Amino acid sequence: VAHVAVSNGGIPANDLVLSPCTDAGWLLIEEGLSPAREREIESLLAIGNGYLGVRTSIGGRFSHPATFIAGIYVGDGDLGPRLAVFPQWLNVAVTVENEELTVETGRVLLHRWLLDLSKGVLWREWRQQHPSGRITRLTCFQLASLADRRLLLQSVTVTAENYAGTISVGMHLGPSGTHGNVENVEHADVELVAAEPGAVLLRAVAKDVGIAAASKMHGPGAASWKDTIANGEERCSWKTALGQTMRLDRILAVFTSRDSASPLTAARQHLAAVCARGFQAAIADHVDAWRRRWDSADVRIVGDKAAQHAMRFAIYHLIAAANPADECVSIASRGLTGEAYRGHVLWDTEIYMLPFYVFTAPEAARALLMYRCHTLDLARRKAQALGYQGALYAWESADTGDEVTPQSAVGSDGRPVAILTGQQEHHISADIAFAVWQYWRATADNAFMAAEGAEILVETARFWASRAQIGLDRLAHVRRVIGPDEYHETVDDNAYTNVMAIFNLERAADVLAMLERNRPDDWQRLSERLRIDAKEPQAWRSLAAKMVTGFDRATGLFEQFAGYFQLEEIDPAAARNWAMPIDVRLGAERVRRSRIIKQADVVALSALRWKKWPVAVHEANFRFYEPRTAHGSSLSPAIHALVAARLGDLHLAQTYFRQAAEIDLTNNMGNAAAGVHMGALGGLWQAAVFGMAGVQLREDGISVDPHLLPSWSELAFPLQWRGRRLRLRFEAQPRRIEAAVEGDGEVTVAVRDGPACCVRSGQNFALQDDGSGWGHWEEAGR
Ligand code: IFM
Repeated sequence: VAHVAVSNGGIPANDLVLSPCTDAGWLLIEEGLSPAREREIESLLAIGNGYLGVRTSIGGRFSHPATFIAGIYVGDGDLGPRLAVFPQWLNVAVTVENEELTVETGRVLLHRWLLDLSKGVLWREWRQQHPSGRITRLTCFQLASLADRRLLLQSVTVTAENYAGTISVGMHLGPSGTHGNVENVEHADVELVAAEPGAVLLRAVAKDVGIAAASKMHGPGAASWKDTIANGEERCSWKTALGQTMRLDRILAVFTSRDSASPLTAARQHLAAVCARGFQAAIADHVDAWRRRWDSADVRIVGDKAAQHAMRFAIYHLIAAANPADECVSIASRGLTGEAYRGHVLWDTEIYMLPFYVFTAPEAARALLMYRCHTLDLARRKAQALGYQGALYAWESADTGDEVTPQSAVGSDGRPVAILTGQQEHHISADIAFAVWQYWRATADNAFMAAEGAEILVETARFWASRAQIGLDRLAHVRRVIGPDEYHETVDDNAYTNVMAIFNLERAADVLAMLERNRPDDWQRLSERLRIDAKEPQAWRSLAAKMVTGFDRATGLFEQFAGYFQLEEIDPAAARNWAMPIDVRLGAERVRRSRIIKQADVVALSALRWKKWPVAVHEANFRFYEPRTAHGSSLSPAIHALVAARLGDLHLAQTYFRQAAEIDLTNNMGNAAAGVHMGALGGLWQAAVFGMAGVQLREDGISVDPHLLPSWSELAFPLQWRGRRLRLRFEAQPRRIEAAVEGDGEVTVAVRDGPACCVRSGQNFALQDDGSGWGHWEEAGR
């Protein structure tokens, strides 16, 4: 993977409890300055904790720094709301003998960004030679605390390498001044509250949400210090001796009116409490939170450094994007790392990201599903507005759950193009139902299922019941939709949509039967509240049985939608190896009339419903659709890697895994500047766990079917299953599987074409293939 150097850059040890990891596999390093890549680097190196997300920057002409708070949006025009940009705080302004230190003045002797994925800390090392010959070294870091999500910590260490003189460091918070080329767009709504001695306080408003921040800079109490606070800037100046090093630390607390009735008071009090405990303690808590989170999530890949690094990069951003404590927000398609899709939430969350949380942090998965529960009323309203019953979730949603997909965009020829996804991409309702079911099966969170989960399943099933129409052929059709392949709009009977709708209808009926049997009180409550007619579940089942899927028994193929097979066959090679998206190169109309598809559609069904059909069906569809797929969406390559691995096509699995891995790391789609692709990162995790390890849920545990990529000698990861933690390890040569369980209870681990094993807490079992097939599970040492 590009841009990865192999050392930690020699950042000097200091008296902090913090230093960057020394293992290159845990670092993302950006050497030197690359103005053309500045925005992309800001996305890749973003730090976050699910409450706050920060794109940091050197503040050059091309930079686009921003701090976002989950769930805080502004603006409502034609394009819908967008994530609000928090007032500036990142700028560290250094002057030496009254001359500003910038990369543009003098000579940059060294510049290095270093993101420590293991600790969620971004380091910057910078040596600048001033035209006067003075050399100053800066070592800075910043983090968004994972232990205390309202905290941002920043530290700057300044060394006067070859001179003595006056150095001054300022840290800014507030409306005035710009950072990079971005005027904070919410300046009008930002107010600097009279800074009280020793702290800067700020208040801002985004729509109807109040935001407050309190900041304090600390440093060693040398006599030569002078503190001033003006215009939201805390500034310290001191006389430095030759070679002397000084460190300044800053603590910033952020609250909103969603967290507290008086966010300013809360921020000020929180700041005081954290200051009293100390900067070091805040860092130690953060580092420990990351250590614990990695312990529950790390995927170890031995033999392929690039794959290992990409996987850690993916997991890093997934951890940084979620906040299990907030059930009123979800994760946008670029998380809190950029402004693509204006920070809107799409199906990327439930289908591509959620599995990672289900199996590594179920509480985060639950919080994400609760967002869909809290926005259910808006989904009901959308269904109603379109003349349907039940709940149709917004294709793009933000703070309220309202449909916020823009109605049009500017096309590549400068003319407006209608965006129909908000009106027609309905599979999202079934995707959310699918996610509810998957979460419940993996966690056995019956309380959630009995209340929120069942309500989502019922209301989405009701939507399909009113959405499908019985045709003259007496079959149920879902007409005028867009499936995952967005190159083909207003199509009938998209296979993905209809098969997912069948799943939705059947599981809604199942959950009601289950509740009636096992939790009659909950069933009664739900039935009354949702006025469930006794005949509804049976009606859903018979509708599901009548639903057209486009499946042809003779060929084993699903027709992606009615009429797809009649479309023009364009040489599939035209779909590949072009920097320009195929719909731009050939024109949207031409692509619409062709069999070229944007992204995994039927192939996504294979990934999600693997056990539903024989492997031969998956094989036939993959061989048909894969060559016709242009991968015009970042979501596509990882799902292809997953399915190719399950089919044992390791060559294609490797190709797609790499393509998915490089979406952000080499910016192979050219749009990483607007944020990392969270769905693709979640997809990468799924490719390894569900594809290469072949993990699937069973009633009593999990099954595996390992297909390690040729370069991988070992793959290992933890998984949570119904309150137990399972640790799995796969070796390639000889084929070997190890399974250990922590926590209460047991987990059955079954192997395709091999025996199953019930692993109890504290046990570690191994199974080996001696060349003639899997042998027997045996207890192994730990
Ligand atoms: O949700 C996706 C969609 O499937 C394809 N275009 C990009 C969206 C956001 O990632």
